[in-house]
Formats: sequence, structure tokens, C-alpha cells
Amino acid sequence: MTVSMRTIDLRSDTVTRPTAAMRRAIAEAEVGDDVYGEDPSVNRLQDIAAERVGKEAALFVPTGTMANQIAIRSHTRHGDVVLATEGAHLLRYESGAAAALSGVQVKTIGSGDAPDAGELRAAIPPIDAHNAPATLLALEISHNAHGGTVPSLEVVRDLTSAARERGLATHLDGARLFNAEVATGTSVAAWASAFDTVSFCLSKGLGAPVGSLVCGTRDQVARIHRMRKMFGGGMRQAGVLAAAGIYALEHHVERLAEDHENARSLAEGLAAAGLDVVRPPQTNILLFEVGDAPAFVGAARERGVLVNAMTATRVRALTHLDVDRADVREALERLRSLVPGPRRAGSL
Ligand code: TLP
Repeated sequence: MTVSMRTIDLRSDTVTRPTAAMRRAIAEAEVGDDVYGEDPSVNRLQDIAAERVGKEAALFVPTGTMANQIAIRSHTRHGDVVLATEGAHLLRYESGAAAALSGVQVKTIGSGDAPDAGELRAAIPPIDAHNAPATLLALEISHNAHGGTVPSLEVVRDLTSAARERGLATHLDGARLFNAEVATGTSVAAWASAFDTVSFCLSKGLGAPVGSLVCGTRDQVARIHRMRKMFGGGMRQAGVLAAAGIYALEHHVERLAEDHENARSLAEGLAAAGLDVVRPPQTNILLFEVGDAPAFVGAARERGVLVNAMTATRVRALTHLDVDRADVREALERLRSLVPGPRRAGSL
């Protein structure tokens, strides 16, 4: 890699840096002490979020992880079972928090981004002295580990109705829910209407430096607010962060379509070069199979392209605000040089 080669970072959509206009919004933010509920920018962001998601209330929290975990804590009691999808972020990438902080057991259902209602019903244990009660169903849209996939609204509604019939609460990890809105034309409020609580992140495709929101009824958000305090997430003059979030919601939603287009074009280019693309991306996440993922990631880094290994053989690349079409073309050129012709066993 030559010193002057620009690094193209496709590891995640979390790597974006605030734009100049977003930095101005941060600098000019009105602030107060949000632990007293007195930060006008935080209050405004929470109002905007609740309205966009179609819920009574919303709470600003530092991370998507905290959003999921305080939602879990608010819906469950120690010993309960949480039903989630295979590869769910709240199980796989949150450092064991559900077990450690809420004392729940997370059980995965099905092998895709959403089970069907029959699989869900079969996974709910009978209520008796031998079984831990299942009290929460958690879905993830778009589904990170499955490659940014978005199940149909019909499947999602069937699932959450089946859960509700059996007395389970429902939570949506909507870290990338705005990507789902832009990709499908189904509004975030329509997705959210199927769930009791919904979280979404400002610091993924929306390009803000920090922050997520958890939305639900006023009562539920009041319980979640207490959990935020308990988990150490009460922030003081957080309006500087909320201002970035407001800016992101106002300026960075429609443009997600460009990220989706870029992901599709990267996928097509890599597939044409002989890489085994898992599926055409629906949103901004691309997964592909290689013989040796860590070796591929290392060789890509040598060529100034950063991607992540998901498993021993699977690589993940994301498009975002800080990569444009020219960067995608350049990344493709550099990655193509790692795949001389159709992939053979033993190649990277
Ligand atoms: N995902 C990160 C990594 O942790 C894997 C990424 O680079 O994609 N829900 C979903 C679906 C997520 O993808 C993430 C972050 C979170 C929750 C947690 O958000 P943060 O990082 O703000 O705690």
C-alpha cells in the first residue's frame, strides 16, 4: 500500500465522521441538564423521534446496545426467556448483557432474519413449574448478521400478533430501521406499529457521532428511563449530541438510497469478479464468502480497503455517508485484484 493511498473504510456504517454542517449544528446547540429533563435539544430530538416512529414517547440513550438492553430489562424479570432471531445483535454482539444485566436467557428461533409464526408458537414453552416463561420477542430490522435484510411487514405483523396472543411483549432492534424505510417505502411508523418498543440508532447510516432512541408508550418509556439511570446512561448537556441527531433525521434519511445503490453496485462488481456474494443487498450491508476471511481482510487492508470478517469464511462490507460512488469503484478495483478469476477452493 502506498502512503498516499486513500483508505476506504467499509467495516461499518458506524465509522462516519460528522459533516461540516452537522458540526455547526453541534456547536450551536442549546443545552441544559438532561438528568433534570432540561436540555431543550434532547427534548426536541425525543419529540421528533416519537413522532417519526408513531409512539407516545422516546428516550435518548448513548448506544444501540444500551437501547436494547434497557428495553429488555424493562420488559422482563430475571429467569425469563427472550426469543430472538439467529445472529441477533442483542445476543451475539452485546457482551452477554442480557444474561448479565437482566438475568434472562435468550433463545434463538429459526435460521433466518425472521421465523414464521408457527416456528414462534412452537418455541414458546408451556407455562408450568418446569419452564422459564418466555416474556419477550425481539426482532431486528434491518438484520445485521443476515446482511441488512428486511423481512416483509406481513411476516413481522403475524409474528408480533402471535407473540401478543401468548402474552409476550415485543421489541424491535431497529438500529437501521430508516434503511428499511428507504429500501421498502414502508414507513418507520408502520414497522414500529407492530411492536411495543422500538429502538433506532443515529450513529449508523444516519451519520451522527453518538446516540440511539428507544420509543414506546409513555409508561413504558418511563420504566425504560429508570433503567437508563440504573445502567449509567443519564447524560447531562447531551444537547450537543442530540443536535447532531436532529440534523441527521432532517438531512440524512433520503440519502440512504445512495448507500443501498452503492452496496448493490459493489455486490455486482464483486460477483462479476468471481466472489461468492451471499445475496444481493437489500440495504447497505453486503456479505460474501471467501476461502479464508481473516486472510482476505488482511490482504484488503494492505490495499487500503477495510472490511470485517464475520466468520472464518464470511466477510462483511457496508456502504455509508463517507463513501461515494467513486470510492466504491476504487474499492472494487482494489478488491478485484485479490480474486484472480472465478474463486477456487484455497483462494482468498
Ligand atoms: N452494530 C455494529 C457492531 O456492533 C457489530 C456494526 O458495526 O454493525 N443493533 C444492531 C442491529 C447493530 O448493528 C448494532 C451495532 C447495535 C444494535 C448496537 O449499537 P451500538 O454500537 O451503538 O451499541
